[in-house]
Amino acid sequence: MYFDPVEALERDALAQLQTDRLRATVERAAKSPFYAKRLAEAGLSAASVTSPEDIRKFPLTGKDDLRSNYPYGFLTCDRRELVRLHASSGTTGNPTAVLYTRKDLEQWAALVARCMYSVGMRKGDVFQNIAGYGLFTGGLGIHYGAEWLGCLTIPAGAGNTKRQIKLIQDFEVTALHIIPSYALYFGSVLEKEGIRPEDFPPRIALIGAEPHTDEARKRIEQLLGLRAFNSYGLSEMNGPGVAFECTEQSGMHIWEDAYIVEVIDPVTLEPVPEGQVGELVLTTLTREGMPIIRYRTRDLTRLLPGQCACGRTHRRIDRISGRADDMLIIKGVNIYPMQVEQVLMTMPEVGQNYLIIIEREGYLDQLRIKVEIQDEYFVEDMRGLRSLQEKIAHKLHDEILITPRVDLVQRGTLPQSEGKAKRVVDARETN
Ligand code: ADP
Ligand code: K
Repeated sequence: MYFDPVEALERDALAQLQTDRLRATVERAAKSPFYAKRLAEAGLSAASVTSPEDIRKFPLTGKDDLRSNYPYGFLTCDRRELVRLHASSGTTGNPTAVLYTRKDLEQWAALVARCMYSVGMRKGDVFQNIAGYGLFTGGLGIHYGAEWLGCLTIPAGAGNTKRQIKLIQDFEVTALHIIPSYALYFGSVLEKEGIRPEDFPPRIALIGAEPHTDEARKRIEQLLGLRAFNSYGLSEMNGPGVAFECTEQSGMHIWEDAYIVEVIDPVTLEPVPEGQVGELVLTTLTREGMPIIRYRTRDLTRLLPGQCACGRTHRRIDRISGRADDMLIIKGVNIYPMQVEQVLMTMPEVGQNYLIIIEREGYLDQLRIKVEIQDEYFVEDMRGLRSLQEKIAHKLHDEILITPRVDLVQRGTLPQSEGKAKRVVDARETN
């Protein structure tokens, strides 16, 4: 039923496992220059841990801590034990580098394989990894998970959609990993090439690495003729494989034998009640080279109450609604890019890409949304276009409470990224 029996471990036994592993993690972390100091200052040691809840005694770790202790400040072992480095895609300041020992890589591959198994992938599946290789963990991280499971694994990388389609058809690929924004674009290429979803071989797509709505997921499922499963992870916690949807598609199981999960109020730093949205905070439980205690992910989500019908006992988080730093404040109203996507992706007239632009007009910030329109709606009828524009602006207003300017553009004209999509452009500086 499960890839690893630990997935259905009873909660009591899971708590005991977490306690033991947290103790070992604290002991191990104390060997790194950063935590040696941190833990000593706070008067904390492995002995401070008697239950998983004791995690709250520990100080939080932020991205800035990783940056200012770059490159080796979190390392707990001799450098010669390291076999891999990844880095987050962050574009400002020092990147955050993550270092792995051989054992770290094995545990990570097993976690990713577990996720794949939970969505129905098996040995014998042919798997194409349509994600950038290199420092991004979605390349090698996913790759070794699929090999661990026993799949024929094609390291296709990102881009060159036509070649991707040829590989998929020639090798009868059954499962894919693809970033959601690229999957939407991929769907529009299939349409253009006249390949019907039911003739497109894959039956499973793993989609993640960036925020996306359930509406976008449904579109991807229709365009590609498969089931798409949400995949969550971040390089600081290995990469992909932290939390994953199972075949129930109702929230992502977060692997509690490998991570302690908390959701906190980003302002008071106190835990929020179950079911309430807050910032996800994670602690590694099995990492050797570079354990991290109470990492502030900046990602917003909530713990879902209740049990999953699949029988796994590990708790579920809701899809990530955005990053704390993603929030836009326009005319005093808080707006998340995913609210815009949610509206656009339910409209049949809207194509597979959009762009949010913040502009300054006088002293006021304005929102402009560029929307790609499906070919059949892109007609030379001014009145028709005008009324579509108004319809979109009106629907967006219902969701975000302000009326944005809406530009309709022809499909394929907005910038298409092969990696994580850039959904928001701040044009205030350049005006
Ligand atoms: P960077 O922080 O530079 O993007 P990573 O490649 O480590 O570096 O990306 C991790 C981040 O990607 C997460 O913190 C989260 O914001 C986002 N992310 C990853 N998976 C998902 C997902 N399934 N849904 C929403 N966001 C995701
Ligand atoms: K298909």
